Amino acid sequence: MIRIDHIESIIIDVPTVRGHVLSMVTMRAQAVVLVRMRFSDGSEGLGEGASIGGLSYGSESVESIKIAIDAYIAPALLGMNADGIAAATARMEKVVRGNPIARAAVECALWDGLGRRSGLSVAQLFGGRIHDRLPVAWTLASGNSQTDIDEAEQMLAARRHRDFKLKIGKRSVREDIAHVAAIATAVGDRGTIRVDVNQAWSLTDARYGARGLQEVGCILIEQPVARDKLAALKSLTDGYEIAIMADEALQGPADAMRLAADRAADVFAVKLCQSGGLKPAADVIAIARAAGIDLYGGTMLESGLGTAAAIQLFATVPEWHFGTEMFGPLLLKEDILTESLDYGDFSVAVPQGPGFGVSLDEDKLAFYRRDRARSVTA
Ligand code: MUC
Ligand code: MG
Repeated sequence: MIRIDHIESIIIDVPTVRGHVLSMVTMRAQAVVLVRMRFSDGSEGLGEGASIGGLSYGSESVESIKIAIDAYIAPALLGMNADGIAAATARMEKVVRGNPIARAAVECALWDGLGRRSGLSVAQLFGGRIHDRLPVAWTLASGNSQTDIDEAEQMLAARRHRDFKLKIGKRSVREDIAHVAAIATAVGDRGTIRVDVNQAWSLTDARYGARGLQEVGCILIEQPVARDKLAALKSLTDGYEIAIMADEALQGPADAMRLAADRAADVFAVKLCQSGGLKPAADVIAIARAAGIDLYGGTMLESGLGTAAAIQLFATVPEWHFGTEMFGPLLLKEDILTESLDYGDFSVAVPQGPGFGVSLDEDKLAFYRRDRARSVTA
């Protein structure tokens, strides 16, 4: 039996290419937790957990993810069978309630390890890839309409992105509709426009917003209301033609089941981190497909590693009705992979090779790790 010998969690902080203005926070850097797992045969597996804006997006931060892994998950898993992912996951679920991002980071490292040892990609472990490339949206969130229009023009000219997600919810609904209208007019039929409100609206705001946004040609509203306001989400889904997507409301298969049973959303934003890992994300996808809910491949703005993990799973799914937003590494000033993901032609290639098909650049990891300052000054 190959044992889990060592689990290390590392926080890294990487500056973003520009300020990323969300309804609840403006990001200037992204922090993620990398997990490196070592196995008794000398093999290794890598995973990643990410959240956004400290604790302003959700109930886990990189600091809480690290503590959950170091203090609770690692001691419970050390010595277990490295190939027994179902058993390790069950143990993890027993010792740690909630904390899906911490569990996801560790579960992903187990799959990457299994893939590397068996010489199979994680897509193969999940049934095999259907797609060689996936479409990739870009988020326009500079905080300024003209800057966003200029950025959209650059992305279209470079054939990097043609689907644009606009972050709104910080200004008044009326101002946001004008902002979206200006960008939708500039982009025209060269691309699509969607918005993410990140829970900022009341139901009355959202009704006004849904009407206005669908009139200006926006095709989708992501998480308009607070994550626990499922009746409000459902009334928007029922009341307007524009597609309503659940993001923060969707924290794994049990939420997927509740949302599907009520048909409270038209679309699910599937995120590995929020789901608790690859397998629970696959379960969320299965529930959506069985319920006739459309799919969107979501991100927690992971680095290239976590993005590659999601791409491996998403490549096995027949249809992503609203595409994906696997652009995390492009928002970072520098990625931490030895070989960057292949973006182009409005899409990203599914990495080839065992596991997630990517490897970490150890120099970059050493440079961006948060404890570097401490170890240098110690
Ligand atoms: C979110 O709420 O979806 C994903 C893309 C982006 O720009 O922000 C994230 C978080
Ligand atoms: Mg979102």
